[in-house]
Amino acid sequence: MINFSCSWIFLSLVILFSHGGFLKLEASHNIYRHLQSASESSSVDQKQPYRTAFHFQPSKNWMNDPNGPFIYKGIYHLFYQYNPFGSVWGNIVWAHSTSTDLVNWTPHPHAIYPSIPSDINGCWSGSTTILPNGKLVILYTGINKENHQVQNMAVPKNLSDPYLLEWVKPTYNPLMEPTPYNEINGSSFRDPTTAWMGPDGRWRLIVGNKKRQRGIAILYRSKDFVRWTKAQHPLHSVKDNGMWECPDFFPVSSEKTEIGLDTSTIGNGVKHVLKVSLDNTRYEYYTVGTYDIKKDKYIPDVGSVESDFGLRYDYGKFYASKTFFDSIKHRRILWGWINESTNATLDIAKGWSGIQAIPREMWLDKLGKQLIQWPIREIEKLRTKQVSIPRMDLKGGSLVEISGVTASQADIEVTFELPKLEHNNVETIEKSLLMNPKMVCGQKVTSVKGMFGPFGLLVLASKNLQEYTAVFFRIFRVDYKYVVLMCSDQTRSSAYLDYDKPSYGVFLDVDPTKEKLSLRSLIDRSIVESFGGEGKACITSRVYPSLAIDGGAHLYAFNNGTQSVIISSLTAWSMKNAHIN
Ligand code: DQQ
Repeated sequence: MINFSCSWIFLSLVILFSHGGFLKLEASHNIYRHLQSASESSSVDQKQPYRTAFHFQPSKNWMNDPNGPFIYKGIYHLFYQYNPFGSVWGNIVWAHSTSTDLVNWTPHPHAIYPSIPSDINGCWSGSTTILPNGKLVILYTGINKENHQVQNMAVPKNLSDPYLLEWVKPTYNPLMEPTPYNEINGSSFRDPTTAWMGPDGRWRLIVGNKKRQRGIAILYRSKDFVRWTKAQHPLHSVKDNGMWECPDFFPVSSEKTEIGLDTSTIGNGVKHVLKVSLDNTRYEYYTVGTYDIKKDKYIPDVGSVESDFGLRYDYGKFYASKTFFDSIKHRRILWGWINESTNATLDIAKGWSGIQAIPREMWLDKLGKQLIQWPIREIEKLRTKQVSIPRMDLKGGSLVEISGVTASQADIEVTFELPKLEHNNVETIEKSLLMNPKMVCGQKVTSVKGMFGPFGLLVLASKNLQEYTAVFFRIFRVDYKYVVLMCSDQTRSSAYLDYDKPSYGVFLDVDPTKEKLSLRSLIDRSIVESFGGEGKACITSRVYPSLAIDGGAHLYAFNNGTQSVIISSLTAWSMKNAHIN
């Protein structure tokens, strides 16, 4: 294992000159067969600069999708796709950790691992359902002897153990499988959702699928949770989406904000959300709509964009996400996987790969058109050492260091006010570009001067700005309307390492003539997770600074526009380490 504190140059050379041993892209993950069981590290130095301090990760090896989260007897459970033998994808089991606060985590033995003919080649993603009698059921995708995807069940061996350490697989597995009669393709049939119960007392769930390039949510129904029948029609499908991985379908309240609903809730004052993860692009999108229980179909609201040009939970690195209902705190919580941006060579060198985003509470916005997300409140208990700066004018071209906090591990909340916008002091933008914010952020990176903007934060920045990740706003005028672009620009995030360094972006649904612009960023050594417009849009960046690590990291507020903006409030906190596995 590499000693990270003194091997930057070596590591950069490894990255630059290797091709990562990449073989081919199969289904949804890069497959490096020769490395799947050969790259296990004996142990990983937990002080490596890219290990996170408060984002969930196992102590070593590969992790991908969050699986089957739930709360039981006051304990939060998180399972995740894990390779016990290496830092690339393969040998997949369900690893298991628990927590009482969603912040500090204890690892447990693997909960589900290949052991029966219907999962002998892998235990892939799935979900948990809590039945009305308090019993729990996990449904997951098994890869069977023929390498087909089938749906299996696992149940706790001992319900009086709050940690639910042992899971057993009933003999009647698999519950759902491709047959010559149901026309399901055995290589595109995976990731069952949490089940919900309809007014007729029957359970329902969906499984991700595709037929040619149509993304499909296959609907199954059951009276007893054991015998499942495929419905004649899917819950929903969209042409040209490709494979729908990790679908999620759940109700949200259209009457009360900031609360979550149990997955079986239907009726007045309830809308539904369907999220899918697109295997073709590795982005997710969601729509808000109506669940027509009579027809057993989901109908997205008029105007919904059903592709990854539509609404996303996150406009950066975030995939295979899953929500669950926290019945104690009456909230819906979202987990999502943050993949690495490097190739497998660095993953093997550092001995691990994959992080989970900070769990987020989510609810429907007051106008009912999109979701709002906010980091779980519990994360705030890691806040320590606080600095605030008084209201100030941030003149065009200025850079203000926020010192006094640990810039490599911090939580920052900042609010900007704009003076009166005039037609001639705001940059214009072509209407057609509103569909492609990532492209606009890629063209107008931090160093490209504008009028109102770019202004925001430079995080994980080195002292002389050879390295930084910039999270900022930029105001444009489209005809007679003003729009706000939010970018997370990682093009300068590392001076020495070469990896995928896009500038991510989204147009924020705020009116800059009426509302202040708020930004919150959680910085955790190699992760920058940002929430714009009080949670209307999120962007997660995965970065690998070479200089801006530990004490070499700095934090700045900046304005690279010609016009002044006002910082009406800015508070930053150092973040303590959580206890993670
Ligand atoms: N990852 C799992 C699949 C899922 C994919 C395999 C999404 O079940 O479709 O590890 O990342």
